[in-house]
This record gives sequence, structure tokens and C-alpha cells, in this order.
Amino acid sequence: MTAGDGRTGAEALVAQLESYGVEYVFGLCGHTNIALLDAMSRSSIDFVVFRHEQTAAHAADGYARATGRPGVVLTHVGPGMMNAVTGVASAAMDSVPLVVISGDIPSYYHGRHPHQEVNLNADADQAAIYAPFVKRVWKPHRVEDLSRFTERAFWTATSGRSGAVLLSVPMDLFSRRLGPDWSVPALTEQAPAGSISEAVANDVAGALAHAERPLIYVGGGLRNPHGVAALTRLAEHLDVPVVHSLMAKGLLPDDHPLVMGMPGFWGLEFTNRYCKDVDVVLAVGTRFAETDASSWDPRFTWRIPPSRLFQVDIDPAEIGRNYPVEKGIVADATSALTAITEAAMKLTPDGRTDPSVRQANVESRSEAFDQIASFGDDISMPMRPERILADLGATLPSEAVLVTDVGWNKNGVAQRYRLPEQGRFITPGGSSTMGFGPAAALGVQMGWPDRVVVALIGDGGMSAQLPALPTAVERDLPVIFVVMNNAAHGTIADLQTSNFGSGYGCEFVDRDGNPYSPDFAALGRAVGADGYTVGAADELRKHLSAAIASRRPAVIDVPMLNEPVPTPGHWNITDIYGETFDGLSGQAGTADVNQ
Ligand SMILES: Cc1ncc(C[n+]2csc(CCOP(=O)(O)OP(=O)(O)O)c2C)c(N)n1
Ligand SMILES: [Mg+2]
Repeated sequence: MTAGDGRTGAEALVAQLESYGVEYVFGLCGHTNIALLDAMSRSSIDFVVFRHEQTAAHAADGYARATGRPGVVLTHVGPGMMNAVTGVASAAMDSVPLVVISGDIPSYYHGRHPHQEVNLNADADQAAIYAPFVKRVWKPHRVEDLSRFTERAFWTATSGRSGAVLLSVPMDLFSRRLGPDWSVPALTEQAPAGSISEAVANDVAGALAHAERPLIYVGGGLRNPHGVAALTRLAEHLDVPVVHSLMAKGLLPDDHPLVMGMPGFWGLEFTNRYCKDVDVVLAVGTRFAETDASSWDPRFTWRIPPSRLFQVDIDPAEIGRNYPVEKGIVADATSALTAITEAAMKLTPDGRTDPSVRQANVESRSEAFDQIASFGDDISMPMRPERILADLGATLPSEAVLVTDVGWNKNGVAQRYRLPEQGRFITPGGSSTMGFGPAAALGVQMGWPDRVVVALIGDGGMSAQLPALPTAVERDLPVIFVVMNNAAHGTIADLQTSNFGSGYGCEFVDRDGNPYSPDFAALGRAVGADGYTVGAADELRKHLSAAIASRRPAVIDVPMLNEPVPTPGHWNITDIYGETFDGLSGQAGTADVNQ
């Protein structure tokens, strides 16, 4: 083999991405990556140019959530990598597979502090910025190593608990040539991840079957349709209610009589009460996040012990962190649920003491959903958030995808929106990143070109990712951006008002103290999208229908009252602000117990 007469590192990398089935690369250029872009221009890969790296990373994340395939992001060194951080970390915190490729400084300038290097602590230290949230970083030094590391990057992002990885490539490697006999290393094949022994499956199934008040608590770790099918069989056969984390809304149909919705801060009172008094919990692919556990205060959502916990997770670090387990089961969620279901089919539930659970659940959930629907003809202007959700529910086709941001949109939908069985809810769970919604929606639409995709966002979220708008137009993506506009970072303004008496610093006001908002519809039109302003409450459905019919990017600016999100669970920040929280015992002091 003679080095120097084969393809360049860039050409080899592009061929490798093609062979791994990569359709899109989401990113932004810089002098460190244009050699790769040049190679991509002669390939089947479509490079999607963004105007901000955070937008690119969220869009790649949205694409990965929609398709189940890893998103690929391309950034420039230094400021490019830093701009992408929020998007990459948001994906990582929701275990979404993302491969980030960055053009790095030229290898031969190492130690000389070349242009745009981040080096105030160590030379060429930019990859260290990603250390707290990526699964692994690769920094090839020789072009011969690039394809091996690329294979590792895809394998690592997609196997086990999926997540983000970084491949930081010195820019000169893109232009160096490989020998003529270079070939793409095959991507390591994934066998189904490990299951559990029959004995463990029997134990878990037995505990559920003989329990008085059992519960299955499922999280975003269960993504596979086979896993969902096993979960449904298990719950129905043993008559066990199912509670889901924020990330898992929509895994089972919202109107299934055993589905109790989400627990925690934004869970319904009925749901939290049920969770608190269960005797056996099977938790699958969930980390008992603070939001879903009412700040882990045993008076509100989970009391483990005395509840007995069986916890299944592919990541051992998630097991037993906040609650002690009777059995910590490190396994793939789908395989484990399948085995437990098989074991359960031989049993009959024999310990139940309260036959009214299903009925009470259906009533409680219907009450929450119907409460939203009851605002369907509310004529308040600015609109009430409930009416906005009611209008969406009444107008969107059943297979529409709701991509939310943070604020009333995320919490209101998670708690009170009856998601149709074919619908999808996509939200930033772990990081709750304001700005996720508008940008992730682009990638979701690219993954599902035929579906109606709504970015349901606040005015804060839209403002945080305005660069998403021109890209939607440029790429002809018919995303409907519904801006719930209360001229405020409303969720935080509400918190601040209830704890400190004013919304100072959280509301958008002009120099005279009057509410201020950009004209989002005009901003939409300025970039070439359709723009609608809702002037009266009954106009929203009309504008939504027009936007759905036109299949063009559209911005609908919806003036909205700043209403606090109903928080039937408990969030102990109120105690922390009031200095009534004893962090050592983990107990609130004087705060009200709202149950
Ligand atoms: C990037 C980022 N910055 C700050 C926050 C804290 N935060 C949570 S909700 C929120 C307000 C969001 O405002 P908006 O999008 O207008 O929605 P609203 O709360 O008004 O419904 C903020 C600032 C965050 N989650 N993410
Ligand atoms: Mg707002």
C-alpha cells in the first residue's frame, strides 16, 4: 500500500457516513471543516446549513427522536463547538444518539495556540467542554485512525444507553490521503441487548401479581414498539396501572384506562396519591427525575420504602440513586419487559383490594382532559392557555407531532392534553432547554416529512431560536410555529411573583413598563414563512386549519394570558426560596402540604 494515492480523509469519512445510512448532516461551516463539506458536496448526503450551531444540534436531535437513527452534527472548532453545546447536551440528557464531528485546529500547530483554539487552561482543550455530557471523545492524530474512530463513535452513540459522542478531527486530516486499499470498516452489529434470567422475571411478575396496589412506572428508556407491546400485555393481564415519566407520554394511549399519566410536580393529584401508596413498583427505563418525584419528598409522590421497588435500567448508574431497590436489574427495557410478561402470563392477579382503581383513574384523567376542552369556546383575549390547547386538540390531525419547548406548552400538554394514539409528543426532558422546540421541530419534520409538525412554544422559546425560522423556509419544511405569547418568561415570572412579589426581570417590558413583544407573525413573513396574528380567540382554529392546509412554514402569534401552570405535585423550590427547607433531612419545614 502506498500512502498518498487514495482518497482524502474527508472523502473517506463521507463514504463511511454514506455507508452507515446517514442522509443528513446538520451543521455550520468554518475554516476547519470546509474540506469535509467539499467532499460531502459530491455525495448522497444532504448537508443542512443552519444559522446557529445550537439550532443545528437541536434539529439533529429532533431528527434522531423521529427516526430512531443517530443525528449527525458538524461544527467548527472553538466558537462553533461552544455554540452547539446546549443542543448537544440537551440530546445527551435525554439519551438521544448524536454524533458530533468537529473540525479541530491543525495538528501541527499544537501548543502554539492557533486561531480559535480554547486553551486558557490547557492546549487545544476544546473537546473538554463536552466532557460532562458526551459518552466519549475521539481525537484522531493520524488519518489512518479516522475511520476506526468514526465506527467507534457511531457504535458508542447508539449502543447501551444511547447518547452523544464527539469526534474532534484536526482539519489537516481531512486533506491527507489514505492508501488505495482503504475500505469502510463495517459498523459493529448490535445483537439485542441483554435480558434477565427466568428467576428474576418470575420474582418481578410474582410481586406484581400478588400486590395489593401495584404500579408500573415507565420512562423514555422504553422506545421500542416490541417493548411497548410487552408493557401493554403485562399491564392488562395483571391489571396494573401504568404511570409514565414526562419523556414517555404517548408510549401508551392517553385514554387507556390503566394509564394514569405523569407523576410529580405537574402530575395530577390522583396520580401522585396512587404512586404514594403503592406496595410494589416496577420502574423501567426511568431515573426518578426530580420533576417526576415531587423533589423526592415522600409526602407527595413516591414513598420507597415502604413501597417495594424493582428497577430495570440499561445504565447501572440509574439504579438505586434516589430510592433503594429490592432488585436492581441491569437490562435492556424491551428484553426485560418481554421476559417479565412471559412469566406473568402464567399468573393471575390475586392481591388487589381496591377494584375501583381503573374507574377512579378514568374519571380523574377525563376531568383533566375535559377541563381543557371546556375552554374550547372561551373568548378571553389574550387567550387562556387552556383554550389554545383545546383548539390544537380540535384542529390537528390525529397523527400530528407536538414538539414543545419549556413553559406552559410542555407542562400543560404533558399534564392535560389528550394525545391521540397516533400522535407524538417530543419535549426536552432532562435539560428543559428553552429554544429546543422551534429548532428540534425542523429535524422532526425532516424525519417525518409527511406529518403535520407543530412547534408549540412560548415567546421566550421562539425568541431563543429565531434562527430556526429562515431554515424552515430555506428547506421548505412546513413546521407550524404556534407561539403562546405572554410577553414574558412566564413560567419563571409566575414563580418569582408568587415567591418574591413581582416578575421583575422575567417579563418583557419597554422603558415605560408596558408589555413588549416582537410581532412574531411579521418576523415569520420577513423570512418568507406565512405569518398569522390571532386577534380574537375564535381565529386560532381558522389560522391553524389554513396553516395545516398550506403545507408551508407558518408562524402563528397567539396572545396569551400569563397563567401559572397547574402544579398539583410539589416542587420544593418554594421552601428553598423561603429558607424553610432543611436540606439535610430533605424535609420542608413550614411549606403547605397540598394533598
Ligand atoms: C436556555 C434556558 N434558559 C432559561 C431557562 C429557565 N426557564 C424555564 S421556563 C422559562 C420561560 C420560558 O418562557 P416562554 O418560552 O415564553 O414560555 P412561558 O413560560 O412564558 O409559557 C425559562 C426562562 C431554561 N429552561 N432554559
Ligand atoms: Mg412566555
